[in-house]
Amino acid sequence: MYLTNKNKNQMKKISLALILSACSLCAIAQVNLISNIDARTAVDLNGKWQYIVDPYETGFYDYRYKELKEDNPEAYWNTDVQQNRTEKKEHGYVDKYSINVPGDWNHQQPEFTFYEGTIWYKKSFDVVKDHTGNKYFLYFGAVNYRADVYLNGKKLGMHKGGFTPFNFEVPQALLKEKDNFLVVKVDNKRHADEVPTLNTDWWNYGGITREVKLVVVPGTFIQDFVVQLKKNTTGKAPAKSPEVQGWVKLNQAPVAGELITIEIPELKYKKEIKASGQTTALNFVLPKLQLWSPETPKLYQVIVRTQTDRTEDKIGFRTIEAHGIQVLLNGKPIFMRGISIHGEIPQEVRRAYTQEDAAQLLRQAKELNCNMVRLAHYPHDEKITRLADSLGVLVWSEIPVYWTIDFKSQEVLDKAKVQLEEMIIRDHNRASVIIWSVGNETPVSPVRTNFMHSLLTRARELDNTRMVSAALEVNYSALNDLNIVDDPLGEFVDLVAFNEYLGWYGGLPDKCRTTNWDTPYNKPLFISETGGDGKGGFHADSLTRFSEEYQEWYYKEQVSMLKRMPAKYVGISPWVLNDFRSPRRNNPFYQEGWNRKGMYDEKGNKKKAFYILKGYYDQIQKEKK
Ligand code: GCB
Repeated sequence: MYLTNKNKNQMKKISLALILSACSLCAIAQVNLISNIDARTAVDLNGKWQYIVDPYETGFYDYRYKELKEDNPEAYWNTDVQQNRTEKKEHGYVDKYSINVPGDWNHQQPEFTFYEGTIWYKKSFDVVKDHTGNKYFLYFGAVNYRADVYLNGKKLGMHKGGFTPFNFEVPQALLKEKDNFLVVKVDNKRHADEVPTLNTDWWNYGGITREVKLVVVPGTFIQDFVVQLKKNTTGKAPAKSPEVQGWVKLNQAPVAGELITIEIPELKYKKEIKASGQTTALNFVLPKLQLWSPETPKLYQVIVRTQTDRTEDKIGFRTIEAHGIQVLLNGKPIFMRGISIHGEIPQEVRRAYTQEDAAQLLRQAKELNCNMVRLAHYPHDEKITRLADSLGVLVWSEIPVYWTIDFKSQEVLDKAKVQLEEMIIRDHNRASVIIWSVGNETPVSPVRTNFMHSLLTRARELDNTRMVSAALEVNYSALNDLNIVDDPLGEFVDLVAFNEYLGWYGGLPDKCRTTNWDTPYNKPLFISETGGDGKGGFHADSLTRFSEEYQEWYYKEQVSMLKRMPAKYVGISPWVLNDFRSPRRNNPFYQEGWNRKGMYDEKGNKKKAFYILKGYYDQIQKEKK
């Protein structure tokens, strides 16, 4: 989260004080994000918003390209403009120009399909203000990429990062009972020093892509909490009465004698703990319970209370660890029958954001007989990780450190860390999430390895109960009969994961017959991607690239190769569930803007390769039983 200039000096002093008082609980987030947001009382700000398309950012810069100041009537956030008290008449918000929130702008108007730039969003809303000392926060599920937020002519803050939530406090005095004038400048331009950077293999959907709400909380409230089973390192199943380790973080220091209560009604469990500061560590033993697993995705209602606040969540309890060359879930080895997924609904050429969208994507994965999904290449909507919890689907969650990020820049590292933190805070109570990934196919160099190592360290500081990983790259020009995944980053991950496209980007699929894989690291080995293109409905012989038959052959050869994988092979998440939009895929016959590596085509039809992968998964499931 980034702050306005005004707040910066003030914050510098505060953060210095915070650093000096270096807290013992390193799991405490630095980002003031409120977690478990659905449990909060809120004014729903979704629906129609008025907009102004502003490719030259005229509402942000004056004609000398200087940033407009807060009292400038030309700025698009200024209510004066709306009321026509300015002499300039070139702009204004009207119903005729309205757009849906949440939702990317690209799919909502044909002229926005390729738009990358600024659009101003405006919403008026009323609120019944109480006078009890409650606090108000504007909460955004995600805005791609940069959001500048203004309420009633005042800037609340700015946020960068297109796939993670953020919130800004709204001072009581600024909030009106009627006609609040909320403006968000959304800018999805790509930049070399952002995360992701200029180059990606997915569509840069812009807009307010996830939900917006005005959240009301008590003056002192539960900002975030973790109630998870303690990290297991024994290689054994957790004890019958397992140990919980976590913490409860308030927004500010509690009053003297504040009590925190944790209650799990179904287990008839209640624990009162004296608050020990803004963050209170939790450590207690639960009664016998049913562990969460893909077969039994049991969730318990967990209530967290203070004297002034109450929140509740549904939480599954399980342990996950990389132990030797295995991945153990509740102490038992698991094999991940995965699939990589983009957060996109191809049938409607748009970002996924509804409950039905999440249900579609996980239903498709389940039809393939998956027990795991890799949510690539950025944090997906919270609805999908929550649904994965209730359906028993394991999740790999990732930040968009993709390809050629500016690894030498400390600023870029800080931006990546903010996104990592926001991803982890949002989902650290999700049983389904077992892997935090810090990036994808980053080219090996000492500076990149330091960058990625620093992210892995940060992920572990924020959450030591899950595995950390990154999708590594293999060098195709150097492919041999035995390929060793020896990226130096392998030393720092729990799960060595790599992408391989043998038979698509390197040779023909029959190259798989003589190729084997291994890693020098004594760790579990996972294939985070493999795949080839096949255009749905395009049939030819298996040597014809882009035909369903070629893709089918590719998967047949891959599956035979996978049967020769070493014992440390613990799973795979092929690329990819659905065909997806990409500006890099412009073959006028086969691609037309689509990456065609989906198991399903863009209309939702299963391709021939689907059945090969499903057959492999069915067989593995039978063998592992
Ligand atoms: C990869 C990338 C993925 C691409 C895919 C492809 O290695 O990780 O984002 O879409 O290959 O289709 O080339």
